[in-house]
Amino acid sequence: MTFKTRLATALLLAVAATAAMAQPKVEGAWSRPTVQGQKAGGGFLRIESPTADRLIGGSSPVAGRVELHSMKMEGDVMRMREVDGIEVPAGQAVALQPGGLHLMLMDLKSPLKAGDRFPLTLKFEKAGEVPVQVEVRTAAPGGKAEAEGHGAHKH
Ligand SMILES: [Cu+2]
Repeated sequence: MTFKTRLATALLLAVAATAAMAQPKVEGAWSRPTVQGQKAGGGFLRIESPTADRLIGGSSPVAGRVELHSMKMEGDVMRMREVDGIEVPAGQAVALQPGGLHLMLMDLKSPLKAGDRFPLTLKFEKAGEVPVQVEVRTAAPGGKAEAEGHGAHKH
């Protein structure tokens, strides 16, 4: 190995290490069970990234496509709207949860059953693709009943 290639390798490793450190952390991904014939389901999770990034999409083998949605009260009506990105500020957790920002799994290939797990790939503007496992459950993980035994903490 010449000095030049060694230097190039060292630089590549440094870049790779930086990229790995900037990887967003995704936790508590869950989705609600769906009934036969239901074509879409919400996906919820928590994202925290050491550097500012933007969630721009996702994909999953269980769905034809994955959309990003916002939810807002307009008068007395709760409306969902597709958004083209969700900002993830540096070091600040972003929660995708029922009633707010969420993922929408469209064209579900089969019903989601409680207890099932399925893979989902999130796509970030800077970090690229981040794979996560989604758990199908009737309530958010870390809910009250669950938190009691686990030394729950609030942010
Ligand atoms: Cu939605």
